[in-house]
Amino acid sequence: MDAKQCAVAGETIAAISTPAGEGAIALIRVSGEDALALADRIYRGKEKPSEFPSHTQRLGEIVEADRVVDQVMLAVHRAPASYTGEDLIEISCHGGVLVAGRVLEACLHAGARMANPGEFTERAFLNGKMDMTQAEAVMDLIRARTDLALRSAHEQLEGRLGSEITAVREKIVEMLAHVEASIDFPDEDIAPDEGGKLRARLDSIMQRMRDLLATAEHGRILREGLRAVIYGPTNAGKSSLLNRLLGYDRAIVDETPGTTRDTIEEVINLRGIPVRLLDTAGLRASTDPIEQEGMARTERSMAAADLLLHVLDRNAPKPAGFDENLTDQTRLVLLNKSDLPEHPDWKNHEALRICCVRENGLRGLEEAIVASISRHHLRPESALAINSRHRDCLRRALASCELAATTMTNGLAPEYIAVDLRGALGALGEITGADNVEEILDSVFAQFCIGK
Ligand SMILES: Nc1nc2c(ncn2[C@@H]2O[C@H](COP(=O)(O)OP(=O)(O)O)[C@@H](O)[C@H]2O)c(=O)[nH]1
Ligand SMILES: [Mg+2]
Repeated sequence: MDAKQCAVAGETIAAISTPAGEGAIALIRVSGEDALALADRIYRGKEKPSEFPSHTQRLGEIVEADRVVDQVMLAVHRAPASYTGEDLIEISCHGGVLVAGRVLEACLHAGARMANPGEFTERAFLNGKMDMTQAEAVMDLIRARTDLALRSAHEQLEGRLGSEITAVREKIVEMLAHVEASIDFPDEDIAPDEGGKLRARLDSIMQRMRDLLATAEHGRILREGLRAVIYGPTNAGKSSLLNRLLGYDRAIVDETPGTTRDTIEEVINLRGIPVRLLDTAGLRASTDPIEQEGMARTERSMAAADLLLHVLDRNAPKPAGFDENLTDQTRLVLLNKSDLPEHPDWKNHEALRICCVRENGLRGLEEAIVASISRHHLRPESALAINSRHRDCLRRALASCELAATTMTNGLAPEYIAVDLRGALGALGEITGADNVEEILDSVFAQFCIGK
């Protein structure tokens, strides 16, 4: 870690931190040892940026080759009290694509290097401003599409996951200290009479890991959305349902059966939960190869679904092969077209009646979807959620602890227990970035956007 820290500290990086395109303002960030000197070279105003007090901003001009590039606000954040922990300059210029590009160019000509994706946050991590889970939370914050996802990212940014992991690590370190003491001082007879207690401590550690692992599903849904697949016979109103839930006409709706041939995917925000809705080609016997491919896609989507929305036309007879007794918990049967008379086949049939052509025709459906989601996938009251990288590390840590537990049960030498506990510590350390920094850095920060 020290080597890396020195390597990055030498270079001053720059990037446009606001999204590409036109806006009222654009923000260019410059971070590194040379940031203040660089700002002095390109900024013209009453004072030099190197003379600004920290955390202040001034109006001035960015100048290159004696030509004014733009009028800007330039802010100075001195190390270590900045986002990156280094000297950090933020230049707010006018938000045109060309203007922001010219300001960035001026910074590059003055000696900065173009930042890699996530490099500002990477430096924040390397300079001890945040742990790895917090750095990852920055990305989740940027990508969050709903309030609940945002809250989860905020909690992670505040370090809740990191401190949870650190607490588990500390417990393992305590155990390891105990086990190693029994190795070093075999005559003290530490291991035997403490054996039962040690095992109980290990069990409680493993339980905490399992609890954290259980939040992985929650995390996946918050980040990627719950996959809800709308399926059913042709003309039942599947595309109409998608459009109604979205609030605009995304899919073509027509009385011609077989209108939807490809799967159509859109994300909606259902009371804070991102739901990825998939409208599919209707299921029916067809000889049309395109429609058949559409149905094959429907089946693949259904296999990967978290929730199935089975749409049926209540004005039409019950389709042959309709499985009444399908007790699959994650399927909601929806009888559509409740504005039309009900076909006798559906008499006394327990299903949610919906209508896609009437205002308020979906009242009750959102409720039912949210209820089903919270029953099977999410506990919206808990915002703590791990991502797939954390899950992989936790699984390995848990596997090492399980080995240690077996070793204890079999009464093997404490050296073996120590090896497994060290393995668990290593895997947990990867989550917060306490160990093996180099290996995990690249994969995590490569997913960031440039300028963050
Ligand atoms: N009366 C009535 N017609 C509907 C309702 N929902 C959809 N439709 C009509 O049913 C036909 C098929 O709808 P569509 O959404 O394309 O069905 P899909 O094939 O299942 O996607 C269209 O003519 C829609 O206007 C409804 O709630 N009531
Ligand atoms: Mg359709």
